[in-house]
Amino acid sequence: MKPASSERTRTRAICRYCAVSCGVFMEIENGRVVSVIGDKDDPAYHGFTCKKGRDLPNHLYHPSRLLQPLRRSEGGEFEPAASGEVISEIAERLRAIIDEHGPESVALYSGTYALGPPVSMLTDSFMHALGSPMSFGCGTIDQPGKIVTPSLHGRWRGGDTAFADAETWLFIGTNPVVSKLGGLPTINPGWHLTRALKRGIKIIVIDPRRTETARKAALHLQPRPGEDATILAGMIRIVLEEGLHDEAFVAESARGLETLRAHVAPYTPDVVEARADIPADALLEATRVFASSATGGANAGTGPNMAPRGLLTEYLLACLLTLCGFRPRAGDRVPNPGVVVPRGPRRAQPIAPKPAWGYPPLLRFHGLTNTACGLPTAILPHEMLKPGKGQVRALICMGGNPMMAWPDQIKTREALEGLDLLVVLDPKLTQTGRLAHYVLPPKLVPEIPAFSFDIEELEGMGPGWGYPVPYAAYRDALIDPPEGSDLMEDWQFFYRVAQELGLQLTACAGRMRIEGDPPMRFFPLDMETMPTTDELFELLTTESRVPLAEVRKYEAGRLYEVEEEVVLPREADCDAYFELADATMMGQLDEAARDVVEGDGDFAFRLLNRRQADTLNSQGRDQAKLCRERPHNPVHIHPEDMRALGIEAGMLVAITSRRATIYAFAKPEEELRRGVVSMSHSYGLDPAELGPDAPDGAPQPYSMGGHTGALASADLDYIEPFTGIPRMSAIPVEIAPAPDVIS
Ligand SMILES: Nc1nc2c(c(=O)[nH]1)N[C@H]1C(S)=C(S)[C@@H](COP(=O)(O)OP(=O)(O)OC[C@H]3O[C@@H](n4cnc5c(=O)[nH]c(N)nc54)[C@H](O)[C@@H]3O)O[C@H]1N2
Ligand SMILES: Nc1nc2c(c(=O)[nH]1)N[C@H]1C(S)=C(S)[C@@H](COP(=O)(O)OP(=O)(O)OC[C@H]3O[C@@H](n4cnc5c(=O)[nH]c(N)nc54)[C@H](O)[C@@H]3O)O[C@H]1N2
Ligand code: SF4
Ligand SMILES: [Mo]
Repeated sequence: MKPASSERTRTRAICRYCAVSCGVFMEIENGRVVSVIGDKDDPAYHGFTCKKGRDLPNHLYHPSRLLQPLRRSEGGEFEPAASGEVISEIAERLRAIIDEHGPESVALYSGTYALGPPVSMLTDSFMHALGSPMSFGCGTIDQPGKIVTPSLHGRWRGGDTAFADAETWLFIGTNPVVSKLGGLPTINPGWHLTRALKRGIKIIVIDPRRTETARKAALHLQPRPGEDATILAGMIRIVLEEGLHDEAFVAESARGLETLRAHVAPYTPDVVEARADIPADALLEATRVFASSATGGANAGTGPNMAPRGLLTEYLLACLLTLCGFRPRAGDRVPNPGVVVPRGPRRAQPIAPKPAWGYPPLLRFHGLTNTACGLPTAILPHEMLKPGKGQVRALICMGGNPMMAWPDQIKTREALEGLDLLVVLDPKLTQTGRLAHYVLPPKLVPEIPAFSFDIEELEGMGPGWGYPVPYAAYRDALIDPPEGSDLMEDWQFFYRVAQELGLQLTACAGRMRIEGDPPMRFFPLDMETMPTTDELFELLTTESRVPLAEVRKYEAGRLYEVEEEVVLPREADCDAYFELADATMMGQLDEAARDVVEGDGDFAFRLLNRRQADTLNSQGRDQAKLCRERPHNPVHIHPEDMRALGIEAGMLVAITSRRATIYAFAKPEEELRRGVVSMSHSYGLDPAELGPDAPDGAPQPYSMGGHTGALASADLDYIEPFTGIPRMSAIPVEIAPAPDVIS
């Protein structure tokens, strides 16, 4: 790193405020980042930045950023402590807990910031070395159906249809224009959408709200939420009845067609109309436009995944793509053969299904187990609260904020408060951190190197993920952490605690490999001398096409001339197939056919989740420029519903679910379906701040905006039988004016 200069210098850099990892310029003065600017010449991001990235200086130098670890004193107050001491104390307390209660009493929660390397290379090994299988992540409170589906249906070794090549695209309950996730390339989605629209792509959106993405669509269906599986079953029925499927492709690559046909039989257009409240004609038109296109793709997002039957929705969507033959074929170009992520050749053949759940450990609730998507995080508070063998007594929370992210905030708080040890790794003292025994703040990019490996690797997650071009970026640390700080990198916490406990760690390279890729590799670490971050990145890229040393030379992003690839033909001995009629899913289809539309009794409205452009989950609420609406998290309601309920714009309303009540200011939104309300998530105050005597479900002060997760409950509402995600969207609620609630 160059010595700090008082002159303002502009340098290429990578923004890691969120996982999109834009290639940007950073301006640095006196060793501090003073601005973040788009880099028009970046060949993947094309100058894109967002308000969050541009506000990076306020994140790095915010007065609330923690610059040294905190320890809870005996009196209950936080006191600053040296990192070395904190590491030793945590190791000692972990050892005592394990000695008394066994290793499975220690759990890990990997939040949003735990998903990328280098920390993700060590977390599994750390838990394994401790002997605990209790490793949870945010995937099971996000879109578990998406990750589990390839295990039930199989996946395509030829990759996904590229958005740039598609004639049509179906977005179900995802708004990638804002969330930058789902179908559209994550990398500057607006740029890709504009180009696709110019060449005439037909976008279909299924969302009860007219979203920013829906505004660009050729067709927009605004159904009753929670009925996506019904709609997809109806679409499949139409495809099969009208012979719109790709018969040759299905015959060669899939099995179970006739069984699927029988199980979707009840879902006639009229039944779908009655259930999902979309006109039968609109369903027919959308299905015909979609299925008669030559190439296409589809994505479901958090909306349906968090609503009831999210897994079935994802499964039926995968079946629809297979039926339409929307899978890259032999001879099709491979948009990105892999730059730093080693990839095997793409082939026009399926990878067979494998068990999706039933992996150890068996939890003590609902027969839930480990799954292709990990352990069900919504059940972790239950495992903390229930005494007896298997009770979780210690939690390491890495880069997440359970109090604002886990469903059922009341239960989450009770569970976290009851722990013998809660360690939180976070740059801020969050609502979760306030309940912790130790908080360890990390160094942040660009105080540490940034690398694009995880973005490229995420290609395996489905269409839109990964880089649509052979791009890679690496940038060294550009500045020192703030003077006088005592910070470490997140991964170093796991390394140093393991060192104290005498555990051997093994770095894992390639967590997202699929059959046909070079297999995952494991590298035992030297536990005497701590490796550098770059040494870990070297391990990650031992088999990459372009060596890390080459990528490092270019100081941020660049396209690489890797040999062009096309999808190879099916191997002669391939006997894998896509499964169109998984028995569990067919059982759920039959059950769903008997569902009745929920009555309009006590909980007449359905609460939908939505992302806000300027904040990222619970992050950014303390950054004044990002919280335009601050202090509110308004509840969007259709004006006709407001009139019927006697609610005026800006009036405070109470939103009550079976679990709790939150408050929000009403904001009229014509473009919502009637009978639904829509709010952003992870807002709100820690209920602990209401004081120790506040009863469960006591109203939250509205001044910080209500937290919709407080309304969810794995005990009182639907929970997906295998992934364990409870209802977190389409939550039944009552809406009532509450102008007299004072806060
Ligand atoms: N700016 C910003 N970007 C983000 C995030 C953020 O907080 N801020 N979060 C990131 C994260 S962690 C994730 S997982 C992604 C999520 O990305 P997305 O899944 O695209 O999330 P949303 O924008 O909330 O879009 C969900 C949509 O589902 C609709 N919906 C709700 N319930 C239903 C239903 O039952 N059926 C149907 N068909 N639709 C429904 C909602 O109206 C909403 O428009 O975004 C990521 N990107
Ligand atoms: N009601 C409701 N609940 C939801 C959702 C919803 O739509 N509605 N969405 C769900 C989804 S999709 C997700 S992914 C989860 C998110 O769940 P979480 O990941 O648990 O929640 P975040 O708010 O993203 O928390 C990220 C934390 O990481 C911290 N952080 C930032 N940078 C770093 C870093 O470099 N190192 C470390 N150690 N920490 C860092 C931030 O300060 C923040 O506290 O929430 C889920 N919960
Ligand atoms: S989308 Fe915004 S916050 Fe995320 S990396 Fe890009 S500029 Fe940074
Ligand atoms: Mo997420």
